Amino acid sequence: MKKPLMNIASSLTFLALSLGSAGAYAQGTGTAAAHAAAPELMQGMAKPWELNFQPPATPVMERLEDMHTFLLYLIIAISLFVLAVMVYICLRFNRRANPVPSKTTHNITLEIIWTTIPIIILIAIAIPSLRLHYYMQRAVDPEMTLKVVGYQWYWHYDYPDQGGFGFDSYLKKGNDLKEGDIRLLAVDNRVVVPVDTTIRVLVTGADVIHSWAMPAFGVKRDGVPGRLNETWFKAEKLGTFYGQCSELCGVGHGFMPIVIDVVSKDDFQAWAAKKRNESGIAAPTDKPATTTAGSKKIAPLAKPESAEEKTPDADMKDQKERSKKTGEGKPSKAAPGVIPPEEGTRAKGTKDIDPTAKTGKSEAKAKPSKADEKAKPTQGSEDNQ
Ligand SMILES: [Cu+2]
Repeated sequence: MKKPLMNIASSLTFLALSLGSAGAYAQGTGTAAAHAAAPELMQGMAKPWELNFQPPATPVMERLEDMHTFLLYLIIAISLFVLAVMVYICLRFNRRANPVPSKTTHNITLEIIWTTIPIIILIAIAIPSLRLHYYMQRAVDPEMTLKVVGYQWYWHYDYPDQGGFGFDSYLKKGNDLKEGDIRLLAVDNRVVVPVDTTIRVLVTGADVIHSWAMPAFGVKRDGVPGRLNETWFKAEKLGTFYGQCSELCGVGHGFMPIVIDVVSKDDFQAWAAKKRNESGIAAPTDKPATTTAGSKKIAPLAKPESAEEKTPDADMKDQKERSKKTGEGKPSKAAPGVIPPEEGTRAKGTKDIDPTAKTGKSEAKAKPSKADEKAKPTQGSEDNQ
């Protein structure tokens, strides 16, 4: 009995350790100094003596935090169980309490249990984990695109959907710092994005590998030279959020922070207009044609679709009306494909009506199936006659 219990204990300890490492994710950054901001606005950054993650500002980060909490409780439960088993073994099976040990070597039931339970646990982790992974992977209907390029050692941002202006974002150094700026986290040009907007982020690197990471958004994507990586976020809280490059990229790696201002949609439009003026770009109307492959293209498409839906309905009505008018001339509808052979036998008024049915068919795409359906029974009835 001693050996099996030791085995189950060690295997569970290993499981607990591996789960512990799986739970680690983009932790907040350490350099935190004075932080004075407007009271309502969220200040997305690490704070002194803070435990756990920064408060989430996007649905992705909320889910990441939930996943983390789930794993944490699981790990605690497993660790406590293993601890209890080990304490029990130490007390119950030590030399004094158990002078004559059992010679048991195998216990099939126990072996099945300690194999299947970890499998069940791992599956219980894998399912929500993979689900979240795919959720994070790609934006479903991005409303705008933000392009991020990592340089040694600063970031460059482009707004292709707002006219295509772009700017560099450098760390603010010593003398440039103003009151309220956070040392080593403040930048000269902040990224500005609208709140409650799904934003696709395209990340690449111009020289070496960088990583664009924003802890409160649950975003961390490598910028690899010659490669375009994609991620997304939808900020649901107004405020200023701080992140840093998270891939060792050289001597200035620690000095290329990321600052995002999440503002209202109106403020964002005003800011974008201002940026366009500064860069001499006047192209708000060019938007859909150039780079927007997202929802803005989908919106205009929706109308023609609905219009198309109306026309078949209208055609159907026309068809019904026609059939009412023709009334007795049911067989006529069956005609198009079938008539020629019958022409010889029956030359009613069918021939006159057929052409109209044909043209109607060619006009309305939705028709043919119905016409064919009707064709069969009528044909059958004719045959019966
Ligand atoms: Cu870096």
